[in-house]
Amino acid sequence: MRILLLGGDGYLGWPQALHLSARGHDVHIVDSLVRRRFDLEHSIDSLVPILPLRHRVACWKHLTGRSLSFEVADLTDHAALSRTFADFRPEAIVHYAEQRSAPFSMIDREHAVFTQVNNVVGTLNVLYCIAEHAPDAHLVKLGTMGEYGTPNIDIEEGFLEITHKGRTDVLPFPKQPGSFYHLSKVHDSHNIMFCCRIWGIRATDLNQGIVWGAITDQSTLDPDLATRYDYDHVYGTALNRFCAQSVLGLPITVYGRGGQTRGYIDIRDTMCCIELAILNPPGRGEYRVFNQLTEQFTLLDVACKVAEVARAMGYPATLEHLPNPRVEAEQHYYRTVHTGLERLGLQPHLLDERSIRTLLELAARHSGRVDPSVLSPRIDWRRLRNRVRED
Ligand code: NAD
Ligand code: USQ
Repeated sequence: MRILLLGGDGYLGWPQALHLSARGHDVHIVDSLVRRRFDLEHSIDSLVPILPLRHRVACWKHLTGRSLSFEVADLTDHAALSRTFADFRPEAIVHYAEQRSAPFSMIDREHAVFTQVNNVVGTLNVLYCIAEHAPDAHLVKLGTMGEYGTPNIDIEEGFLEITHKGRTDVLPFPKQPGSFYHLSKVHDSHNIMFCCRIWGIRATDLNQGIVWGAITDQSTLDPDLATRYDYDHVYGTALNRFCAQSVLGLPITVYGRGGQTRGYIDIRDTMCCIELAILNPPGRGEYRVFNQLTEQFTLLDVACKVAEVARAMGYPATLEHLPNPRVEAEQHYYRTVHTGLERLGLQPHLLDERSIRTLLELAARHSGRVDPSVLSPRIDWRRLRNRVRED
C-alpha cells in the first residue's frame, strides 16, 4: 500500500515508518521537524542519540534496499500538504504529527495556543486533503486514552449506550481530558467523526495509552536507526523516565500519592496496532475507535516494578513522592475496554522483568548523556506562566 506517514521523525513515527517499510509498503514520511526545534529551544535532548532524518532514511535504504521517502512539511500548511496528497495519492494515512506533551501545553498561553493550533488545524487540513485528493483512503489517527479522563465507570471503546428518560442511544463516550494537549485530541476526534459523517471518509481513531520502550525489530538493526528516548520533565513519559532516573541513582519521581492509574503499551505493540488497523480498514463513512493499550497500572505499581528490577541490577532505586505539579485525581476507579485490536490479532508484549531490564540497560548505555537539570518537574498546571529551566 502507499502509506503517508505524518510525524515520521518522532519517537513512534520513525520506527513505524521502518516497520511498514519492512513489510513491503511504499512509505512516504512528512514531518516539519518541529520537535527537534522544541528540543533546541528548551535545551533538552533524546537520551539515545538520533541521526538527522535525511541520514536515518539513507541508512535504512542502504541497509535493506527498501523504499522509504521523506519530505519536510508542516501540516498546518494546507498548500504543501495538498501537493503531497496529489503527488503521492495515499491509500492509508498514519497520523502521528502532533505536539504531544501535556506539560508543554501547560507552560503558558503561547504553548497552549501553539499546541491546539498545531494539532487541530493540522488534522483539519489532513481531513480536507483526504476529501479533496484521496476520498477512499483510510485515516489512522493517534488519539489518547487521556481524552476520557478518569470517570467512575468503565471506559468503553469510543461509544457508550445511554438510556435517558426512557430513550436509548449509542453516543460518543464522555470526555474529561486533563491538559490543553489532551483537549486538542478531543477536538480532533470530534472533527474526524464529523468528516466521516459528512464526506464519507473512513477513519480509525486510536486512543493510545502511555507508550514505553525504545526497541523495535527494525530500530535495532543499526545504531543509526535508533528512535528517540525522552527522559526530561517535558517529554519524558512515566515508565521511560523512571528507568532513566534509576540508572542515574536518582529517586523515581512519583507525583502525589501515586494512585493515578493509566493504560500502558509496549512500543512494539504500537507498531503492530497501526499495521492491524491499516490491514483491516473500516467501511466508507465509518468512524471507528479502538483503545490502544494492553495493561493498566497505578503509578506506584510502575515505580515499584522498575525499582525492583533496578535494585536486582545493583542500582539503589528509591521512590520519592513529589508534590503533584498536575491537577489530576490521585486515587480513582479505572477500568478500560480494549478488545478491538486484540480481536484483529494483537498479541501483547506485557511489562515483565525482562522488558524492564532491557530498558534499564539501554538507559545505562547512554547515561553519560543525561542532563540532570531537566529531570525535576517545573511545569505546574495551576500557574499561568512556567519556566521550563532554572537558568
Ligand atoms: P514525538 O514528538 O516524538 O513525534 C511527533 C512528530 O510529529 C515529531 O517528529 C514532530 O516534528 C512532528 N510534528 C508535530 N507537529 C507537526 C506538524 N504540524 N507538521 C508536521 N510534523 C509535525 O511524539 P510521539 O511520542 O512519537 O507521539 C506521536 C503521536 O502519538 C502523537 O500524536 C501523540 O499524541 C500520540 N501518542 C503518543 C504516546 C506516547 O506515549 N508517546 C501515547 C499516546 C499517544
Ligand atoms: N508522572 C509521575 N512522575 C513523572 C512523570 C509523570 O508521577 O516523573 C505521572 C503524571 O502525573 C501522570 C502520569 O504519570 O499521572 C502519566 O504522565 P506521563 O507524562 O507519563 O503521560 P501523559 O502526560 O499522560 O502523556 C503521555 C504522552 C502523551 C499521550 C499520553 C497517553 O506524552 O502523548 O497522549 O501519555 S495517556 O496518558 O493515556 O493519555
